[in-house]
Amino acid sequence: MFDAFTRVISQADARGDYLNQGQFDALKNMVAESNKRMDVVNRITGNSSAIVANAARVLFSEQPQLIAPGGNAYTNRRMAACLRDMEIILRYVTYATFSGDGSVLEDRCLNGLRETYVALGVPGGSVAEAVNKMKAAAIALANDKNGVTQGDCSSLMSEVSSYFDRAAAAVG
Ligand code: PEB
Repeated sequence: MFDAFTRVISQADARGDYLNQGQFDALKNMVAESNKRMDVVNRITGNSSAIVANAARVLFSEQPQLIAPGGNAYTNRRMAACLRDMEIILRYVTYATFSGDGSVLEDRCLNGLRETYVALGVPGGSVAEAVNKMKAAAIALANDKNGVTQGDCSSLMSEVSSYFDRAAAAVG
């Protein structure tokens, strides 16, 4: 598991060399912009229940077969497992965002997830759709310019989007 710093150090160490200027500048920029990152993590974390519940509600209204008898989210036990899975994925997206590196998400959440879903009969495409809905809500929230210092958040938003995209691609 890497963060943006340990990843660069591991790359430099593999070359047996000091950090190069490009690596140094990238990390320096990340530190300078870190308030944006913290704000985004705080906003997503603080609204995680609503992000999950709203995404699930829309998913089940679009794909009602999931909650009909025989559906994979039918019965409260499976519904609870489904909401929990969404919460887990969102939580790992916040970890990746905080650390500026997707490896925690890949190693601890997505690795083997597709195989688990295949084995359980959980429809991966539907999970991917749930992830996409969480992404839309999280980005809208994270990119809301109300009440914060104005600035360019485009690269951070595309980074956060990419973590959701990796999660959706891993199961879809
Ligand atoms: C992954 N999900 C489920 C299980 C596991 C995971 C390991 C089996 C064990 C259990 O039921 O608890 N666990 C989860 C995860 C990590 C982890 C992401 C990462 C660290 O440790 N069903 C649907 C929806 C979807 C869904 C499309 C969006 O119809 C999810 C939610 N996951 C779902 C369901 C089950 C499940 C288990 C319904 C229960 C399946 C079953 O028992 O039949």
